[in-house]
Amino acid sequence: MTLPLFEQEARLLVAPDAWLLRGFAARDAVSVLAGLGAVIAAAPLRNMLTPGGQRMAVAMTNCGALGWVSDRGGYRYASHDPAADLPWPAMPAAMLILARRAAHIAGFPDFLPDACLINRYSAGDKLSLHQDKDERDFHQPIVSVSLGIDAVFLFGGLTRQARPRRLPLVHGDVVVWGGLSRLNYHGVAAVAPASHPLTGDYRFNLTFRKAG
Ligand code: MD6
Ligand code: FE
Repeated sequence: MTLPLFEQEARLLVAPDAWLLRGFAARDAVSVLAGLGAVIAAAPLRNMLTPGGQRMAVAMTNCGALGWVSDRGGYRYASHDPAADLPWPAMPAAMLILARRAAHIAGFPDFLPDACLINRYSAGDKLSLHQDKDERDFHQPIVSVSLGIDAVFLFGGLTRQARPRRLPLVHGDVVVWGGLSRLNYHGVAAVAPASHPLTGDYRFNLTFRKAG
């Protein structure tokens, strides 16, 4: 039997132990976005300050036992939302299951994320090249889910000098990186103005991690 096109999924090896799972989250997008709406209602998106005191363009919040925060004190994971002094909302089941399935397909069957950072990009927003190194165990991968309008993910190497690959990401794409690529530099190019039926003028990125 030939599968309909929308059931064929592409897995692209981007770098050692780094995979782009094309459209992997597309079928679950409505339930994931419903969970996301509940999280944002309890822990509103906000523009955090960089350690240098600059307001970040990308609006962020978190769910799960730990949340990634940035302020004048630096970057870290925290169990409480500093804006409300409340624990971060629990990670919705649809999000947790999606992240675990994606990690499994990419070769990380034991991934159990305790943190999900939610990023909301408007047109023009970008994220500079950086490494994710605030987590305790670099044997655990990162799972990054893209929803809404398109973006170009920049996936570099282990040094800032390595020229990054430019990976166009559309609604439903998932990138998983771990193992030999866990500390690779990555970022997001300036997002072009667009609109998506499920998210309006925004791109949402969900980044799942085992932080603690
Ligand atoms: C993205 N975000 O939004 C990728 N990393 O597509 C990140 O890589 C990221 O937003 C560390 C801390 C915050 C982030
Ligand atoms: Fe990152």
